Amino acid sequence: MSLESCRTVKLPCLKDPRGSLVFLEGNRDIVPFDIKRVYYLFNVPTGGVRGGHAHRNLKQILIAVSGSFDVVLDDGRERKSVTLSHGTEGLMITSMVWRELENFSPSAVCLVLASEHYDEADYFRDYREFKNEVLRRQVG
Ligand code: T46
Repeated sequence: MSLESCRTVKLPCLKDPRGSLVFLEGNRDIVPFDIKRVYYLFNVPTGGVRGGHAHRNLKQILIAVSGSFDVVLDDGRERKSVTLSHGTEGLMITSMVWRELENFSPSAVCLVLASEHYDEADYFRDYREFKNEVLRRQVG
């Protein structure tokens, strides 16, 4: 997958005098997969980094439901950095994209909607191994 398929999407948000409500449903326009897992990252210490891996099949949507953080994306050819800082914005990360999450603000909470159950075999945790697989898929 290329970085073009990793993009931010505006999330539907209902605002009224009581506050705001964002809603997401699996297999609809915003989330183009069944949501099989939800997890969130928080209490990341100052200077802390999460991620540092890619997935063979997993697709995910990341949302900064509180605070902010940067997501560095790398498809083995190019890199780009995306800042998430609004609960009304989601970042789609497709398969075969290396990600690193950094610059977490003290109150940051990263909510993740995932297309698959947790499976350690789906991870590339070694960048060289990931890069070799990108090259192998290019040739094959
Ligand atoms: C990603 C970023 C944004 C589980 O048992 N179940 C789970 O669903 C997850 C996500 C993790 N784990 C275990 C595996 C490790 O022993 O929790 C431990 C920490 O996981 P990891 O080092 O992969 O956490 P992050 O924050 O570096 O990465 C996670 C996701 O793994 C990854 O897919 O994109 O959040």
